[in-house]
Amino acid sequence: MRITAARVVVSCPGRNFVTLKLETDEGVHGVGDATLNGRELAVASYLTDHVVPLLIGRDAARIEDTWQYLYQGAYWRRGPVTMAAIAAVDTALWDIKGKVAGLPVYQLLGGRSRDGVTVYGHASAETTDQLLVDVEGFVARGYKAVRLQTGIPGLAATYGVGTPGTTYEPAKADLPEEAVWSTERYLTHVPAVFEAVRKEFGPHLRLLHDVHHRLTPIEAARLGKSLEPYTPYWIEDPVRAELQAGFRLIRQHTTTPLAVGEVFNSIWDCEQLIREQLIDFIRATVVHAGGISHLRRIFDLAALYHVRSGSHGATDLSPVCLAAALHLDLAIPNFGLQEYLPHSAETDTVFPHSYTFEDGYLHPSEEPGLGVDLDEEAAAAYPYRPAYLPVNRLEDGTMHSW
Ligand code: CS2
Ligand code: MG
Repeated sequence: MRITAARVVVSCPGRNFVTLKLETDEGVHGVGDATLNGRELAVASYLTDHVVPLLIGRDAARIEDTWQYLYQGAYWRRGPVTMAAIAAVDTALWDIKGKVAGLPVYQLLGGRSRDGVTVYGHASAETTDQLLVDVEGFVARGYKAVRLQTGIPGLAATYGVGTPGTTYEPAKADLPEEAVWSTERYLTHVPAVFEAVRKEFGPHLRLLHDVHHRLTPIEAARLGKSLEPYTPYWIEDPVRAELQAGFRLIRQHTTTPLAVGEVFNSIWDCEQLIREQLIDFIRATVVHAGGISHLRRIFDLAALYHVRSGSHGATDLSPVCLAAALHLDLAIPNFGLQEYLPHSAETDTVFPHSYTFEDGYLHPSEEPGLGVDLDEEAAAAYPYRPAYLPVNRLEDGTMHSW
């Protein structure tokens, strides 16, 4: 079976998505997500200008060989743009293989290891009182795990705090918005938020928190220690992870579990973190970590070192990525938790899908392949719009992570 056509579709049904569609001479097609939030057109060009010409005429059954061809053959390895492009091809080829076999992709990955994929949602609000109301809503919908983010008293806006009842979307303006950050105010506030939520909802609800890379290792150690009485399921991205050895310091001070990896794009970004058991959850996901094939490799390494998966699942990961992640989540032995933020109605129209949410679990469909598609006609009604993630400055004006 040969690849006969490859199209890159950039659309903005509420937010931007880049999708690759591969067609074959046997009439079977596959889709892959290639969205890189705020840098979408770089991946679209990488695919259209440099990858599509290599795909035409290739055997669609050779997933691993195509992955190696694109990874090794480019000479310039890794990086978010390259790995998102490779991920899109890989995902589309798995979709095709499933359709040809007449099986959902999770069956090709070894079959199910669990009944459903446990997900967490984002509870967020400006104040702790409003947050309690939002958490209550998640509990009522059956969620077993909830991420807690609130505004910080004294700061005008905080990254990652969504508005309850709306679709989560941090990338907004034509130019990046700027916010002000204070580590001192933050470290004082977060333990009080956790205390309030634990008091209200008891010991069994899994509580998570995203630090968005804003602390130094010793500050992160203090945060982890101060949250221990409220037993968080994890704190995420406590520090920037370019320096993997930095996590040793956090580990020496706290038993609060650590989750990292939404910005990682290859196994080499987390190899030391995993091998030295410096983290508990690896948050890499399909689109940003080289597709189903490479993410499986990362999860298999993690399984050897007691590290579980916790894949990123914000709204900038399209329904194609989410569907692919669910097949992997269902199959691997060391699944931990999957992030899930429902997409907007427009996004759902452009990407018809058959995964379902019930009582805190997501279920990939039993349809052959990934069970998700791209409606090209619907996508054409939503042209690309520039959007950027915001930036952060300290109170004295210094640039700071997110
Ligand atoms: C976040 C995301 O979901 C998360 O954990 O960190 O909001 C992330 O910032 C965006 O997906 C960036 O594109
Ligand atoms: Mg995050």
